[in-house]
Amino acid sequence: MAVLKTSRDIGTFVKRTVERTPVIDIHTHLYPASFGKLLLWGIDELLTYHYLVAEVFRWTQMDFGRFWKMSKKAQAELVWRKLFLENSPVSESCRGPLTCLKMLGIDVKSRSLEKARAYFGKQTAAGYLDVVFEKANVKQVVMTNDPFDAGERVLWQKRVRRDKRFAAALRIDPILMTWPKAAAELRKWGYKAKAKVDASTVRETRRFLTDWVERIGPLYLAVSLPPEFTYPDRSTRSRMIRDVVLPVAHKAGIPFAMMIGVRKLVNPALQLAGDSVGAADGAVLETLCREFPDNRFLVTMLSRENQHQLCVSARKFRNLMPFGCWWFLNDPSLIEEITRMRTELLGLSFIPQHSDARVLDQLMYKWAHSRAIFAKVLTDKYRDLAATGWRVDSDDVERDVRNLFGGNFERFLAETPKQ
Ligand code: RAT
Ligand code: ZN
Repeated sequence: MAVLKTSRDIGTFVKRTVERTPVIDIHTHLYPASFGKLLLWGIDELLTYHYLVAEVFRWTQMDFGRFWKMSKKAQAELVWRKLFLENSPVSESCRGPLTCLKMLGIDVKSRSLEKARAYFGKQTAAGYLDVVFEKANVKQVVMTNDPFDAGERVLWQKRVRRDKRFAAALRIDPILMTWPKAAAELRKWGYKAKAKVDASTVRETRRFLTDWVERIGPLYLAVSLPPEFTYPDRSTRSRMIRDVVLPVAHKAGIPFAMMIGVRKLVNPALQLAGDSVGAADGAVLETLCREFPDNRFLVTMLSRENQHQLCVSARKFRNLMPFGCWWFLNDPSLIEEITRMRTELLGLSFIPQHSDARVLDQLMYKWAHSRAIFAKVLTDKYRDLAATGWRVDSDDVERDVRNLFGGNFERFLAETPKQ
């Protein structure tokens, strides 16, 4: 242990610790290599990430339908030309692939897409996965596992072997977002669920979720919800949360993760890139935390307006864990603002970030960019402490960063009551 005496010592040590501490990424859309096509990686996937697709249409009048008919390679070339060659790639989504290339040792000075493609042409999924985990300094990622996705269902049913670095999360959007349709699916799979929810439908839907919990061993149940989300009301969603989701989560001893604030498909022509944001009623979380003290809630909210209230609610309810700077908030200025706010209101008792990576390579840039901001914010906080005369020890800094980068998540999981 060393005492960090000067402001400079603090800056250097915090930066080094933040860079060296491995992280658990609690929400991604990544899969192990054994999941085959579901694992996306490489420069063409990076360039056609939906965050970039949304941006390319700012610079082209191309018909949306024509874009979607193009090959992935051609789409990537259009993105490269419009967003990287004809304009400077300063947006966070554009900066990302450049950071990835730099971390892989690929020189971007030539601005040649072919050079980058040549590097990826030589990799295998399994080998490249190790490279990315090492460079991103990520020790574990949590997947998004959707039993309603036909491609994924078969893999779980075939019991495909899973790389230990990939933990499961059971995603249940159709049950809470599009019920009568989900009920029809459940019936197809042998669960007697009716469009109109009654006691036997509750039982059968619990059975469905419990079967999947047993099959995949998720760390939590998860859903993404619109800004209008409210609880309680007379909707099927409220009934399902109260009678199915929370009891199943409690029985399994796992949290329920809610990602709130998405306005789906405001521009359907953009497909996956067509979702937007809206401020939600944050008070709903306090109702849920109070009425279900035996459940634990991992929560991220999409609108900037909701961030302060979320911190205040977490001060009131220890069964509420704020996490991540999600999607449109995963930008340096907003990460900094949100992380400062969380630190000031919650100390170090939150989960500062998740990557939401859909393409393996993104682990590198998303964590590198966020780490740089966390180092800055934490350095300021420790310097403020030192200014009071408090002794800032290197061991304390290491402990704190370990908590932020995984310890808080593991503790929250471990403390979730099991019925
Ligand atoms: O950030 C994203 O990529 C979004 O499209 C969504 O995946 C969102 O994160 C979600 O999990 O629903
Ligand atoms: Zn996501």
